[in-house]
Amino acid sequence: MTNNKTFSMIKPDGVENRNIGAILDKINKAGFKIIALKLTHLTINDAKSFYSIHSQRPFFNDLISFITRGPIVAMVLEKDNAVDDFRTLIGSTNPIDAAEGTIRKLFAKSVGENAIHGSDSNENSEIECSFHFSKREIFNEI
Ligand code: ABT
Ligand code: MG
Repeated sequence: MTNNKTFSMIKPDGVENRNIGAILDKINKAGFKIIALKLTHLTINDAKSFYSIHSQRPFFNDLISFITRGPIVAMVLEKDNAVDDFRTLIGSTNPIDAAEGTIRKLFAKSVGENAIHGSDSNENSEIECSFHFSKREIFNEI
């Protein structure tokens, strides 16, 4: 399994607040190459499957409503050590705890609406990239 790719999405709050451009700028300037990109949306079933690990948590219904309420920007990013370096760039899940200069510190309002997603392992990165993109949509995959 390679460790040079990660999946990210700008969540509905990031799109609604017109932060797509500013967030992509941070990602590029941090050394990530965007090798796939599209505006799309999650259906309720997509969201339940994406966040199935949280299905028994009290915040699950709010999470599904939030993530499906508007478009997202899905992307595949390339860089050495992509998963870990991207999690560092986006900051802690709760923006209150996120380090200065991180994307969540700059653009997220709350733990429930935190602007951006980054894969948490190489295994999940592969699952999430192939869920959103065909091989021909990812630069140099075919
Ligand atoms: P994701 O990138 O969305 O997966 O966030 P992250 O990996 O940083 O954090 P996890 B634990 O995976 O959170 C998933 C979504 O659930 C929301 N959440 C999480 C809450 O609303 N309340 C909580 O107490 C916790 C732990 C945050 C994440 N989604 N959003 N937006
Ligand atoms: Mg997560």
